[in-house]
Amino acid sequence: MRIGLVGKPNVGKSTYFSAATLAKVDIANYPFCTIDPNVGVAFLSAPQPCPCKDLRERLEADGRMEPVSSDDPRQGSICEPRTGTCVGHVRLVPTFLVDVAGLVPGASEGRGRGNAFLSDLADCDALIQVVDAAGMTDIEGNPIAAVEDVESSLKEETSFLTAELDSWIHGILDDGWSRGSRRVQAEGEKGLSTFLHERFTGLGANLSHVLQALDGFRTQWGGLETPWMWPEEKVHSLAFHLRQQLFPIHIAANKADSSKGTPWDAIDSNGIVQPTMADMELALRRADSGGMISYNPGSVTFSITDESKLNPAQITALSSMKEKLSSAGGTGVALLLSRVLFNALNHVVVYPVADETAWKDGEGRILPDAFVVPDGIETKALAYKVHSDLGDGFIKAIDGRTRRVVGAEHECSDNDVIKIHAKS
Ligand SMILES: Nc1nc2c(ncn2[C@@H]2O[C@H](COP(=O)(O)OP(=O)(O)O)[C@@H](O)[C@H]2O)c(=O)[nH]1
Ligand SMILES: [Mg+2]
Repeated sequence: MRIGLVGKPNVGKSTYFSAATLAKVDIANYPFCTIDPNVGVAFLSAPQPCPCKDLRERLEADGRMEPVSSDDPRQGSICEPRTGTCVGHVRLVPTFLVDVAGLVPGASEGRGRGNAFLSDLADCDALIQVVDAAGMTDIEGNPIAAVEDVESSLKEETSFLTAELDSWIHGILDDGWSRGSRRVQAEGEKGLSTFLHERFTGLGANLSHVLQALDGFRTQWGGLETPWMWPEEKVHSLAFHLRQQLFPIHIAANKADSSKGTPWDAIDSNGIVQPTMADMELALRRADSGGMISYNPGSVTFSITDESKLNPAQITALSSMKEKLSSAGGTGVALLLSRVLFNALNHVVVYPVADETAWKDGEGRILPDAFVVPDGIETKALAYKVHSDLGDGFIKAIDGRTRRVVGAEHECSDNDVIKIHAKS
């Protein structure tokens, strides 16, 4: 999964990116960490406790394992993650994050990085638009004073990104419109959905996106007949409905620490709106990496490791941060990414194993892999994600919890442990 951060300059995209991708040294061993300077890996807590919790309970009940000791640095976790980590059965799983700079008005007409910017967005599975909720300046850089002004400036900022995307999609539609119209003449409505599906697969469209966009469009305009006669505004409206399906935009209302009131409540978005404090998250993760504090991303508090090693200024700064953090209920940085990945994109975590009883891989590692996959993915599709040989040779799968044999079309759900049998 790939989540893109977009927004106008100075809203805090790079700070958000650095904060979210700054992992403790011992979990930064991700193989694709350095593909591109603006692409990084964020580790997020799986929604449910790692299955190593159930495994430990089973082993303890069988008398094959001692209860967890109070000084266990892993707080009971017994899995051996190949990437990420697991402490206290909180399993961290990777997702890609991209800092997409270059949003300027007129991108769809080629201004700034133009279509290069837009195709960067097309590579993402979801977009987070970072906006400046403190609203120090408006879109032209003029200072803003009143909350209402911040509200209207935030509305302008978010509607301006969606307008760029709509125009871009409209342009793509225009390009093939006569061909699309001919298909409708020949094949009726089905011709239109097939045409749109083909036209937008490059932007990640599937048939269900297209059908839902057409549903929304139909409610507004009635039938889909005679597209060759449609006025520009009707084609533009189709672009709007397609964009809503292809690019739901989630909002990080950043700099919430210095905002007056909650101006983000006024934002009209088809995605999640979450207040965030990116620079606090970055400061906390750095202080944690440096051993000054102990902080888990997403947490509403942290503890100071050794107060005697800090000077009075540091102690004051930390206690003021602590107050802001707890009254805001966390910085929102990791929370928003989790909400996007697990709620909006509807993904779950599934654990493939080679041994359905011991929950180990072929080399004896306990629950080494945690796959982030769409909820309800079929076992055979999961097999392909693990390895193409496993998919090609798929015979059957075994649910590691019930030990029942399941077929290729069995739908996996969150926290499943699955053994796949394949011809070798
Ligand atoms: N008060 C406050 N400032 C922030 C926050 N996040 C970022 N900033 C500041 O905003 C400025 C611009 O941040 P940057 O990440 O470079 O923005 P970008 O241009 O969107 O990448 C920097 O001075 C950051 O320290 C935040 O949550 N609160
Ligand atoms: Mg930047």
